[in-house]
Amino acid sequence: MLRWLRGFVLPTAACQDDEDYFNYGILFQDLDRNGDGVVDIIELREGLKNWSSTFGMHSEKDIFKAGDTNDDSKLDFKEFLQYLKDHEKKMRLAFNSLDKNNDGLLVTLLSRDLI
Ligand SMILES: [Ca+2]
Ligand SMILES: [Ca+2]
Repeated sequence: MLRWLRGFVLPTAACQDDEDYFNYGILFQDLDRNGDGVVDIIELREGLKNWSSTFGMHSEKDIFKAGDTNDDSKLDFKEFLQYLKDHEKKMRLAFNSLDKNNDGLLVTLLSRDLI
């Protein structure tokens, strides 16, 4: 559970695309519980229990409606990435509100919540 938390670092303003991509990859892998390379609505609903703040409290249906551009009821990584890019500003705000000490890490806060 804490594996991806440790790796989840808030991208900085001057950030490198590679790092963003890496972090989104970690998030996607966490959502994709059965590892089939796509996130279905059940996995997304489960994931949102952990990530609802990150996604700005959007419901899984809203995210699917916005993110599932080819309407196959699955989010592949490309669609997921596009959704995150489109909502990046809002997500950064969510991160910032979670990241109380502004060190760019959510680990401390999330770890505390999990204990
Ligand atoms: Ca899956
Ligand atoms: Ca799709």
